[in-house]
Amino acid sequence: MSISVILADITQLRVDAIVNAANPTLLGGAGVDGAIHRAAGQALLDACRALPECAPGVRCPPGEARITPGFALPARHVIHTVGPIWHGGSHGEPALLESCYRGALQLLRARRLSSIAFPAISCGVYGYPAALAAEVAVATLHDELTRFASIDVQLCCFSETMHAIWQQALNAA
Ligand code: AR6
Repeated sequence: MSISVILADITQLRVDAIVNAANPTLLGGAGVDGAIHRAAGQALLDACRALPECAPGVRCPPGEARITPGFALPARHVIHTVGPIWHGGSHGEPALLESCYRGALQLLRARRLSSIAFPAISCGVYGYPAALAAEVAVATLHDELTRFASIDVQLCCFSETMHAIWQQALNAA
C-alpha cells in the first residue's frame, strides 16, 4: 500500500473508489458530499436511497461505510462514510474516525479493488481539527499497510493549507 497526499477535486479522480464524507441519511449535503452527488448525477442519489435504513432516516451510522457505483464520476465506486462530529475530542471522535478509514478499506478489499482516494473526513462542516484528523488517518492507514500491501491510497486535500497539514502528518509518521 502506498500513501500520498494530493491537492485535487476528488470528483475528478480516476480511481477504483473515492470516499464521500457523508451524513447518516446518505442523501447528500454540502461540502464534498454535495460535490460528489452533483458530479455523479441523480443515479447516485437513487442508489443511496435504495440502501437499507438501519434506523429511521439512517442508512449509515457514524464510523461505518457503504459502497455504491460511481455513475457519472471517473471513479468506479463511491464509498460513503460518516465521520464523527467534533465535540472536543473526548466523545469517541478518534475511534469513530479510525473506523471510517478501516471500514472504507474493508469494502475496497471485499470488492478486490486497489486504488482509493479519501477526502479529509470530518474536517469541514463536522469541525474535526485537521492536524488531529490527519494524525488518526495516517496512523490507521499505516497500520492497514502492514497487513495489505497492494492498495494505493491518495489523501485528497482541497486547499494548500490542508495539503500542508496532511503532508506534515504523513512525513511525521
Ligand atoms: N474534493 C476534495 N475535498 C473536498 C471537496 C472536493 N470537491 N469539497 C470539499 N472538500 P465536508 P465533513 C473538503 O464538510 O466535515 C456534508 O454536508 C473540505 O474542504 O465536506 O465530514 C455532509 O452531508 C474539507 O476539508 O465533510 C455532512 O452533513 C473536507 O472535504 C457533513 O457535510 C471535508 O469537509 C460532513 O462533514
